Amino acid sequence: MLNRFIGMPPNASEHGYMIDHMLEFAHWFMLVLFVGWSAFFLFTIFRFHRSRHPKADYHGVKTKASTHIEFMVVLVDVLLLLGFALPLWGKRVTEFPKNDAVKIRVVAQQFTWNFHYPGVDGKFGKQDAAFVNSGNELGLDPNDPAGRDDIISKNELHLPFNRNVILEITSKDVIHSLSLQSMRIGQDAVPGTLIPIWFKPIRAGTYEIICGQLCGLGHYNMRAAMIVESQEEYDNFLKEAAQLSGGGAAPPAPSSEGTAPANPPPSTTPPGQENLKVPSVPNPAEQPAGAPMQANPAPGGAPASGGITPGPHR
Ligand SMILES: [Cu+2]
Repeated sequence: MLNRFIGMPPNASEHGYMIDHMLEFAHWFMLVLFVGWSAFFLFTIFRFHRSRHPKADYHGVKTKASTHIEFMVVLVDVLLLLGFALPLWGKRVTEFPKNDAVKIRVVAQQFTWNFHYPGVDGKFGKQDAAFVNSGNELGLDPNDPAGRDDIISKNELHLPFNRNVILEITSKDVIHSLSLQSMRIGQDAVPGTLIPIWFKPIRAGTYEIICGQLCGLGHYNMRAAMIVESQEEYDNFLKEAAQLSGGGAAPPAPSSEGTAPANPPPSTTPPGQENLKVPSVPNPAEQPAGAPMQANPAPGGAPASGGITPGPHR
């Protein structure tokens, strides 16, 4: 109730309700403390006014009441930290889903979010800073077959609901922060590292992705849309994106995603596809109008030379 009052967006992830419980409790606790200490403050102003208390008392309070109250407050704080916050955090960082998860890389840059899907082969192509150019912003190695079916989507993250999702987060320039409030999770994007987070979206819809770290002049505009949809819609999105990127041969939906039903032929507009055309927060500084998808690099492009590869892949 308090959470809604202070304007928190509704939760859309499996673990989020536990975080909401903790926040709700913490806020009620803070409210009680605020009311209690405010009342005490007003009481002292009244009780120890100069007219009622002309002479200073150099011994002060004799009772132990305030000590006990302080101790109780510390106790509740410790309970919140050790009983709720630490176990919740522990589950996020140690209990990663093993093999059924959807894996997507998130590459932040001033002031855009790039979402890198591994494509039908489920493998991310090799990347190298030496390959980075205006047509290949993530530096995919054109000679690596694993990268040919990769899909890069700008400012629009598609996820299937009721499946575990692992996002591997990094940055091309400065520190950004992927902030997914409706999923109750966030993670800094640090250049040179690839930091994974995981969650399970449980409600379809369009949610806001924002950058949670002041990262430069365009920070305010570093927003993206997260579209949580059914497996079928998600597969259609991947298929369409693969065709848009000129990959051509887009085989049927990946077999690893066994639950997916057969996709309709690519020439027709599948039902529900209209929903995908959600305004994806255009970024005038970075994004060419009407081109959310980026073509993969053509094979046999720039020569390979030494450069910095993305950080270790956990
Ligand atoms: Cu940013």
